[in-house]
Amino acid sequence: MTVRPVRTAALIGAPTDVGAADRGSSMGPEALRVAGLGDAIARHGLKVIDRGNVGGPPNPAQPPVGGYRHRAEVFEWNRNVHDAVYRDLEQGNLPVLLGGDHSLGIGTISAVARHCRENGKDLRILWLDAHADFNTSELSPSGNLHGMPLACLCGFGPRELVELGGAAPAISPRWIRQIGIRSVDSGEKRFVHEQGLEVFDMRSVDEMGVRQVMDLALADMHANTHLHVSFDVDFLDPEIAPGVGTTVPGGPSYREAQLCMEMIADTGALASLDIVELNPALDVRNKTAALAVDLIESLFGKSTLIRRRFSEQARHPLRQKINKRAYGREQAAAGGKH
Ligand SMILES: [Mn+2]
Repeated sequence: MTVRPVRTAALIGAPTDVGAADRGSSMGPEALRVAGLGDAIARHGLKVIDRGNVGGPPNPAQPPVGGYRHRAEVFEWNRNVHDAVYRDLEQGNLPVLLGGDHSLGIGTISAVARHCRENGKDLRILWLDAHADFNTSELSPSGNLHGMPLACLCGFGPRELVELGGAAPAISPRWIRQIGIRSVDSGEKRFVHEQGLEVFDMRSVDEMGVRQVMDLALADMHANTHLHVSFDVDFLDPEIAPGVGTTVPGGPSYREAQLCMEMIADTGALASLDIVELNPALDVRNKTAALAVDLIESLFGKSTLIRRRFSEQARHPLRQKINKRAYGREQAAAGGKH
Protein backbone atom coordinates (compact mmCIF):
# COMPACT_ATOMS: atom_id res chain seq x y z
CA MET A 1 0.00 0.00 0.00
CA THR A 2 1.30 3.44 -0.86
CA VAL A 3 1.03 6.12 1.77
CA ARG A 4 0.25 9.49 0.25
CA PRO A 5 2.10 12.39 1.86
CA VAL A 6 -0.12 14.92 3.62
CA ARG A 7 -0.69 17.90 1.36
CA THR A 8 -0.30 21.37 2.85
CA ALA A 9 -2.74 24.16 2.02
CA ALA A 10 -1.25 27.63 2.48
CA LEU A 11 -3.71 30.43 3.19
CA ILE A 12 -2.44 33.72 1.77
CA GLY A 13 -4.47 36.86 2.47
CA ALA A 14 -4.44 39.87 0.15
CA PRO A 15 -6.58 42.51 1.85
CA THR A 16 -7.10 45.03 -0.92
CA ASP A 17 -9.86 46.47 -3.09
CA VAL A 18 -7.67 48.62 -5.38
CA GLY A 19 -9.00 46.82 -8.47
CA ALA A 20 -12.68 47.14 -7.60
CA ALA A 21 -15.41 49.75 -7.96
CA ASP A 22 -16.72 49.44 -4.39
CA ARG A 23 -14.62 49.50 -1.25
CA GLY A 24 -14.81 46.59 1.20
CA SER A 25 -13.43 43.41 -0.38
CA SER A 26 -10.21 44.35 1.41
CA MET A 27 -11.90 42.92 4.53
CA GLY A 28 -12.47 39.56 2.82
CA PRO A 29 -9.48 37.62 4.20
CA GLU A 30 -10.40 38.19 7.85
CA ALA A 31 -14.08 37.41 7.23
CA LEU A 32 -13.10 34.06 5.67
CA ARG A 33 -10.80 33.27 8.60
CA VAL A 34 -13.49 34.22 11.11
CA ALA A 35 -15.94 31.93 9.27
CA GLY A 36 -13.52 29.04 9.87
CA LEU A 37 -11.87 28.51 6.48
CA GLY A 38 -8.68 26.99 7.88
CA ASP A 39 -10.47 24.40 10.04
CA ALA A 40 -12.86 23.52 7.20
CA ILE A 41 -9.94 22.61 4.94
CA ALA A 42 -8.07 20.84 7.73
CA ARG A 43 -11.08 18.51 8.26
CA HIS A 44 -10.34 16.96 4.86
CA GLY A 45 -6.92 15.53 5.33
CA LEU A 46 -4.81 18.58 4.56
CA LYS A 47 -2.39 20.35 6.80
CA VAL A 48 -3.20 24.07 6.84
CA ILE A 49 -0.71 26.89 7.28
CA ASP A 50 -1.95 30.46 7.49
CA ARG A 51 0.75 32.69 5.98
CA GLY A 52 -1.04 35.83 7.16
CA ASN A 53 -1.46 38.65 4.66
CA VAL A 54 0.77 39.99 1.92
CA GLY A 55 1.14 43.76 2.00
CA GLY A 56 0.59 46.52 -0.51
CA PRO A 57 -0.36 50.16 -0.91
CA PRO A 58 -3.61 51.63 0.43
CA ASN A 59 -6.54 52.40 -1.87
CA PRO A 60 -6.01 55.96 -3.14
CA ALA A 61 -9.65 56.17 -4.38
CA GLN A 62 -8.69 57.93 -7.61
CA PRO A 63 -10.49 58.01 -10.97
CA PRO A 64 -9.06 56.00 -13.91
CA VAL A 65 -5.98 57.34 -15.69
CA GLY A 66 -5.29 56.18 -19.25
CA GLY A 67 -8.08 53.61 -19.04
CA TYR A 68 -7.02 52.00 -15.74
CA ARG A 69 -7.91 52.80 -12.16
CA HIS A 70 -5.07 52.35 -9.67
CA ARG A 71 -2.77 50.68 -12.19
CA ALA A 72 0.37 51.11 -10.06
CA GLU A 73 -1.32 49.89 -6.87
CA VAL A 74 -2.87 46.88 -8.62
CA PHE A 75 0.56 45.98 -9.97
CA GLU A 76 2.23 46.22 -6.57
CA TRP A 77 -0.38 44.00 -4.88
CA ASN A 78 -0.23 41.46 -7.68
CA ARG A 79 3.55 41.29 -7.64
CA ASN A 80 3.46 40.49 -3.93
CA VAL A 81 0.70 37.93 -4.42
CA HIS A 82 2.61 36.34 -7.32
CA ASP A 83 5.74 35.98 -5.18
CA ALA A 84 3.88 34.48 -2.20
CA VAL A 85 1.86 32.03 -4.31
CA TYR A 86 4.91 30.99 -6.33
CA ARG A 87 6.91 30.32 -3.15
CA ASP A 88 4.24 27.94 -1.84
CA LEU A 89 3.88 26.15 -5.19
CA GLU A 90 7.64 25.57 -5.24
CA GLN A 91 7.33 23.93 -1.83
CA GLY A 92 4.68 21.57 -3.18
CA ASN A 93 1.87 23.30 -1.30
CA LEU A 94 -1.64 24.15 -2.41
CA PRO A 95 -1.98 27.94 -2.24
CA VAL A 96 -5.36 29.41 -1.28
CA LEU A 97 -5.52 33.12 -2.02
CA LEU A 98 -7.99 35.02 0.14
CA GLY A 99 -9.00 38.22 -1.66
CA GLY A 100 -9.40 40.90 -2.09
CA ASP A 101 -10.81 41.84 -5.45
CA HIS A 102 -10.55 39.68 -8.55
CA SER A 103 -7.65 41.62 -10.11
CA LEU A 104 -5.53 39.50 -7.73
CA GLY A 105 -6.17 36.54 -10.04
CA ILE A 106 -3.46 38.04 -12.23
CA GLY A 107 -0.91 37.48 -9.47
CA THR A 108 -2.01 33.98 -8.48
CA ILE A 109 -2.50 32.62 -11.98
CA SER A 110 0.75 34.17 -13.28
CA ALA A 111 2.51 32.27 -10.51
CA VAL A 112 0.56 29.07 -11.20
CA ALA A 113 1.28 29.31 -14.94
CA ARG A 114 4.98 29.85 -14.23
CA HIS A 115 5.04 26.83 -11.92
CA CYS A 116 3.31 24.70 -14.58
CA ARG A 117 5.76 25.84 -17.31
CA GLU A 118 8.73 24.98 -15.12
CA ASN A 119 7.36 21.58 -14.12
CA GLY A 120 5.89 20.46 -17.45
CA LYS A 121 2.32 20.48 -16.19
CA ASP A 122 -0.82 21.26 -18.14
CA LEU A 123 -2.91 24.05 -16.66
CA ARG A 124 -6.68 24.18 -16.53
CA ILE A 125 -8.46 27.20 -15.05
CA LEU A 126 -12.04 27.01 -13.81
CA TRP A 127 -13.43 30.53 -13.52
CA LEU A 128 -16.57 30.56 -11.35
CA ASP A 129 -18.01 34.06 -11.73
CA ALA A 130 -21.04 36.13 -12.74
CA HIS A 131 -18.72 38.14 -15.00
CA ALA A 132 -16.33 37.15 -17.76
CA ASP A 133 -13.55 39.48 -16.42
CA PHE A 134 -12.19 39.69 -19.97
CA ASN A 135 -12.23 43.46 -20.41
CA THR A 136 -9.47 45.67 -21.75
CA SER A 137 -8.99 49.40 -21.17
CA GLU A 138 -10.59 50.06 -24.58
CA LEU A 139 -13.61 47.87 -23.84
CA SER A 140 -14.11 48.54 -20.12
CA PRO A 141 -16.71 51.14 -19.24
CA SER A 142 -15.16 51.65 -15.77
CA GLY A 143 -11.38 51.14 -15.96
CA ASN A 144 -11.57 48.83 -12.92
CA LEU A 145 -8.92 46.15 -13.19
CA HIS A 146 -11.03 43.52 -11.40
CA GLY A 147 -12.95 43.28 -14.69
CA MET A 148 -9.76 42.57 -16.67
CA PRO A 149 -7.72 39.76 -15.03
CA LEU A 150 -8.30 37.05 -17.65
CA ALA A 151 -7.58 39.44 -20.52
CA CYS A 152 -4.31 40.47 -18.79
CA LEU A 153 -3.34 36.82 -18.32
CA CYS A 154 -4.05 36.15 -22.01
CA GLY A 155 -1.76 39.02 -23.02
CA PHE A 156 -4.13 41.99 -23.28
CA GLY A 157 -3.48 44.67 -20.66
CA PRO A 158 -0.80 46.84 -19.05
CA ARG A 159 2.63 45.44 -19.84
CA GLU A 160 3.75 45.06 -16.22
CA LEU A 161 0.68 42.93 -15.44
CA VAL A 162 0.83 40.92 -18.66
CA GLU A 163 4.50 40.03 -17.99
CA LEU A 164 4.18 39.50 -14.25
CA GLY A 165 5.01 35.77 -14.29
CA GLY A 166 8.04 36.07 -16.59
CA ALA A 167 6.46 34.91 -19.87
CA ALA A 168 3.77 36.67 -21.86
CA PRO A 169 1.05 35.74 -22.34
CA ALA A 170 0.91 33.72 -19.13
CA ILE A 171 -1.92 31.49 -20.33
CA SER A 172 -3.87 30.50 -23.44
CA PRO A 173 -7.61 31.21 -23.64
CA ARG A 174 -8.00 27.49 -24.44
CA TRP A 175 -7.10 26.59 -20.86
CA ILE A 176 -10.05 28.52 -19.41
CA ARG A 177 -13.50 27.18 -18.57
CA GLN A 178 -15.95 29.81 -17.30
CA ILE A 179 -19.02 28.79 -15.32
CA GLY A 180 -22.05 30.81 -14.18
CA ILE A 181 -21.47 33.85 -16.41
CA ARG A 182 -24.47 36.18 -16.69
CA SER A 183 -23.11 39.72 -17.07
CA VAL A 184 -20.76 40.60 -19.94
CA ASP A 185 -20.16 44.11 -21.33
CA SER A 186 -21.03 44.48 -25.02
CA GLY A 187 -17.50 44.92 -26.41
CA GLU A 188 -16.25 42.25 -24.02
CA LYS A 189 -18.83 39.83 -25.42
CA ARG A 190 -17.29 40.03 -28.87
CA PHE A 191 -13.75 39.74 -27.50
CA VAL A 192 -14.59 36.62 -25.47
CA HIS A 193 -16.01 35.08 -28.64
CA GLU A 194 -13.00 36.09 -30.80
CA GLN A 195 -10.54 34.64 -28.32
CA GLY A 196 -12.44 31.36 -28.17
CA LEU A 197 -13.05 31.13 -24.42
CA GLU A 198 -15.13 28.14 -23.33
CA VAL A 199 -18.02 29.80 -21.50
CA PHE A 200 -20.80 27.94 -19.72
CA ASP A 201 -23.14 30.82 -19.00
CA MET A 202 -26.27 30.58 -16.86
CA ARG A 203 -28.27 29.71 -19.95
CA SER A 204 -26.18 26.56 -20.38
CA VAL A 205 -26.68 25.76 -16.70
CA ASP A 206 -30.44 26.21 -17.19
CA GLU A 207 -30.51 24.09 -20.33
CA MET A 208 -28.07 21.31 -19.45
CA GLY A 209 -27.96 21.40 -15.68
CA VAL A 210 -24.85 21.62 -13.52
CA ARG A 211 -24.04 17.93 -13.97
CA GLN A 212 -23.56 18.11 -17.72
CA VAL A 213 -21.92 21.54 -17.65
CA MET A 214 -19.33 20.34 -15.15
CA ASP A 215 -18.79 17.07 -17.03
CA LEU A 216 -17.89 19.14 -20.09
CA ALA A 217 -15.84 21.73 -18.19
CA LEU A 218 -13.82 19.02 -16.47
CA ALA A 219 -13.42 16.78 -19.52
CA ASP A 220 -10.01 15.98 -21.00
CA MET A 221 -8.04 16.46 -17.82
CA HIS A 222 -5.36 13.89 -17.06
CA ALA A 223 -2.92 12.90 -14.34
CA ASN A 224 -0.57 15.74 -15.24
CA THR A 225 -3.19 18.53 -15.11
CA HIS A 226 -2.86 21.32 -12.55
CA LEU A 227 -6.40 22.51 -11.83
CA HIS A 228 -6.73 26.10 -10.64
CA VAL A 229 -10.12 27.29 -9.39
CA SER A 230 -10.83 31.01 -9.32
CA PHE A 231 -13.95 31.38 -7.19
CA ASP A 232 -15.55 34.82 -7.36
CA VAL A 233 -18.20 34.82 -4.65
CA ASP A 234 -20.54 36.81 -6.96
CA PHE A 235 -20.82 33.53 -8.93
CA LEU A 236 -23.53 32.61 -6.40
CA ASP A 237 -27.08 33.89 -6.54
CA PRO A 238 -27.29 37.15 -4.52
CA GLU A 239 -30.29 35.74 -2.62
CA ILE A 240 -27.90 33.38 -0.83
CA ALA A 241 -24.72 35.47 -1.16
CA PRO A 242 -25.45 39.18 -0.66
CA GLY A 243 -21.93 40.07 0.55
CA VAL A 244 -20.37 41.02 -2.78
CA GLY A 245 -19.87 44.35 -4.59
CA THR A 246 -21.33 43.46 -7.97
CA THR A 247 -24.41 41.29 -7.49
CA VAL A 248 -26.11 39.87 -10.57
CA PRO A 249 -29.41 38.04 -10.11
CA GLY A 250 -29.98 34.56 -11.51
CA GLY A 251 -26.89 32.77 -10.25
CA PRO A 252 -26.50 29.18 -9.10
CA SER A 253 -28.55 28.06 -6.10
CA TYR A 254 -27.05 26.52 -2.98
CA ARG A 255 -27.52 22.98 -4.32
CA GLU A 256 -26.20 23.84 -7.77
CA ALA A 257 -23.11 25.45 -6.28
CA GLN A 258 -22.55 22.44 -4.01
CA LEU A 259 -22.71 20.08 -6.97
CA CYS A 260 -20.14 22.22 -8.84
CA MET A 261 -17.76 22.00 -5.91
CA GLU A 262 -18.34 18.27 -5.34
CA MET A 263 -17.69 17.46 -8.99
CA ILE A 264 -14.45 19.46 -8.92
CA ALA A 265 -13.43 17.61 -5.73
CA ASP A 266 -14.10 14.27 -7.46
CA THR A 267 -11.37 15.02 -10.03
CA GLY A 268 -8.74 15.08 -7.28
CA ALA A 269 -6.86 17.61 -9.43
CA LEU A 270 -7.39 20.82 -7.44
CA ALA A 271 -3.94 22.35 -6.96
CA SER A 272 -4.54 26.07 -6.30
CA LEU A 273 -7.48 28.31 -5.45
CA ASP A 274 -8.61 31.95 -5.32
CA ILE A 275 -11.55 33.08 -3.18
CA VAL A 276 -12.29 36.67 -4.17
CA GLU A 277 -14.74 39.58 -4.09
CA LEU A 278 -16.26 38.74 -0.72
CA ASN A 279 -17.31 42.13 0.70
CA PRO A 280 -18.06 42.00 4.44
CA ALA A 281 -19.28 45.63 4.39
CA LEU A 282 -22.24 44.45 2.30
CA ASP A 283 -22.76 41.12 4.07
CA VAL A 284 -25.35 40.12 6.69
CA ARG A 285 -23.77 38.76 9.88
CA ASN A 286 -20.96 37.16 7.82
CA LYS A 287 -23.38 34.74 6.17
CA THR A 288 -21.79 35.02 2.72
CA ALA A 289 -18.38 34.21 4.22
CA ALA A 290 -19.90 31.21 6.03
CA LEU A 291 -21.50 30.03 2.78
CA ALA A 292 -18.20 30.42 0.92
CA VAL A 293 -16.46 28.33 3.60
CA ASP A 294 -19.20 25.68 3.40
CA LEU A 295 -18.70 25.44 -0.38
CA ILE A 296 -14.91 25.38 -0.07
CA GLU A 297 -15.28 22.46 2.31
CA SER A 298 -17.10 20.58 -0.45
CA LEU A 299 -14.38 21.60 -2.89
CA PHE A 300 -11.91 19.85 -0.60
CA GLY A 301 -13.99 16.68 -0.47
CA LYS A 302 -16.76 17.02 2.10
CA SER A 303 -19.62 14.75 1.07
CA THR A 304 -22.76 13.44 2.73
CA LEU A 305 -21.84 9.79 2.15
CA ILE A 306 -18.78 7.80 1.22
CA ARG A 307 -19.64 7.61 -2.43
CA ARG A 308 -18.86 4.77 -4.78
CA ARG A 309 -16.35 5.58 -7.47
CA PHE A 310 -17.89 6.12 -10.89
CA SER A 311 -16.62 2.73 -12.14
CA GLU A 312 -18.21 1.06 -9.13
CA GLN A 313 -21.52 2.79 -9.72
CA ALA A 314 -22.01 0.56 -12.79
CA ARG A 315 -21.93 -2.45 -10.44
CA HIS A 316 -24.42 -0.93 -7.98
CA PRO A 317 -27.19 -3.53 -7.37
CA LEU A 318 -29.90 -1.03 -8.30
CA ARG A 319 -28.07 -0.10 -11.49
CA GLN A 320 -27.72 -3.78 -12.42
CA LYS A 321 -31.43 -4.34 -11.84
CA ILE A 322 -32.28 -1.41 -14.13
CA ASN A 323 -29.83 -2.61 -16.79
CA LYS A 324 -31.25 -6.13 -16.65
CA ARG A 325 -34.77 -4.80 -17.12
CA ALA A 326 -33.66 -2.62 -20.06
CA TYR A 327 -31.83 -5.61 -21.57
CA GLY A 328 -34.95 -7.75 -21.21
CA ARG A 329 -37.02 -5.10 -23.03
CA GLU A 330 -34.44 -4.88 -25.82
CA GLN A 331 -34.45 -8.64 -26.24
CA ALA A 332 -38.24 -8.72 -26.35
CA ALA A 333 -38.28 -5.91 -28.93
CA ALA A 334 -35.62 -7.63 -31.03
CA GLY A 335 -37.47 -10.94 -30.77
CA GLY A 336 -40.70 -9.31 -31.85
CA LYS A 337 -39.25 -8.46 -35.25
CA HIS A 338 -38.89 -12.09 -36.28
MN1 LIG B 1 -14.69 38.21 -11.07
